[in-house]
Amino acid sequence: MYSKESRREGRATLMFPVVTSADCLLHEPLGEIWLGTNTPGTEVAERATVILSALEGAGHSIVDATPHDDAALTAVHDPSLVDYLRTAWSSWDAAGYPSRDGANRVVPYLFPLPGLTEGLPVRTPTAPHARAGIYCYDTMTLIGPGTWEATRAAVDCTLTAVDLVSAGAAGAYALTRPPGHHVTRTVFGGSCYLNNAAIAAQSLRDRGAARVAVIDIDAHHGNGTQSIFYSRNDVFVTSLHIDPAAGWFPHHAGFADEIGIEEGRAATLNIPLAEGTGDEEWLAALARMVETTASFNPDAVVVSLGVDAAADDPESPLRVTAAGYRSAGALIAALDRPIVAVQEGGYHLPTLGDLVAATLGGLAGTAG
Ligand code: SP5
Ligand code: ZN
Repeated sequence: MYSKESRREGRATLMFPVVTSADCLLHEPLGEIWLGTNTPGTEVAERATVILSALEGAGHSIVDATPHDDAALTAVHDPSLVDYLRTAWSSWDAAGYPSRDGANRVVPYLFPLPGLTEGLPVRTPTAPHARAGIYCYDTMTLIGPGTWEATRAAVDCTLTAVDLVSAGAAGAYALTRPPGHHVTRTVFGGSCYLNNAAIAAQSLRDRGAARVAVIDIDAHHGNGTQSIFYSRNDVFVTSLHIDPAAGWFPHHAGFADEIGIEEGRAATLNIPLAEGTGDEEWLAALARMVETTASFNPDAVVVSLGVDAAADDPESPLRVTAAGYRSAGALIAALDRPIVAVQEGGYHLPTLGDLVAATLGGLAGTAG
């Protein structure tokens, strides 16, 4: 499974296979509630379409996701989060919010923060509209009729990529949509519903990798992935991202002093970056992350591959170029470990496909 020879040969001769599912297009959030107003969201189905067409054009082989059961979901997520997501739309629809109130997406309105419920017994609210705030921590991550199907399909893409790597591929890429790295064990948000990267890391562990590293290059801190593994020393989590202290999502996490707790102490590494950071500093930060990852000596690497740090991206003020992404891929490839890459953010439709293709080209050590 982890033979060096097969990895080298694979990397020299093959591009990463791309695992997709048409069901990933079924999630249509329609918008985000931002500052109390309904705005057009940027996490749209066309993202997956443009990425796929760029990767087909670059000559990647395209593999259909195969179904996997729920065990891998509940290995990192609370079963009640999974149950909620599976039934949220049907309960909302059955309660009449779309037909009676014109509320065509599930939106939370009441958040039972610790200060509200402290000391009280835990109850499940009777009203479906009061349930959403238990599981969703923001107003931007809406649920519609195809959200669960797409979310579940993204997990199948992820686990199929893990299958390929476990069978000896040097690397595989899962075209996951919706993305996942903002989801903790119990709550979701940030345009994410289930944490594909965490599911991949845990699945690699369960298939025999003693140590797994997650390298998160999305423009935003991977707070969900960090949180899931924060007290563990078998999964190293490292992220470079726009500094939350500069006013950016996820605001509450991603600071440099977050290094893990208990057994997981020193198994988390965050590098927050200033607005306007470009290739040189971004790659220097990534080189530091890769160096620390190497000293962790992982048996496999998961890449949270967001390309929203690109200069043109509407969701972050970082200024990374396609050449920067290619170099990032090459830096990570130099670890010479099996790689499962999952798609996270990246929202500038005209350049999105090329940015992902460049990163995968770097990861596979090819020109593509
Ligand atoms: C996976 C990922 O990249 N999630 C990033 C979510 C960050 N969203 C923060 C949104 C802040 C508001 N953006 C302006 C919305 C106007 N429609
Ligand atoms: Zn992002």
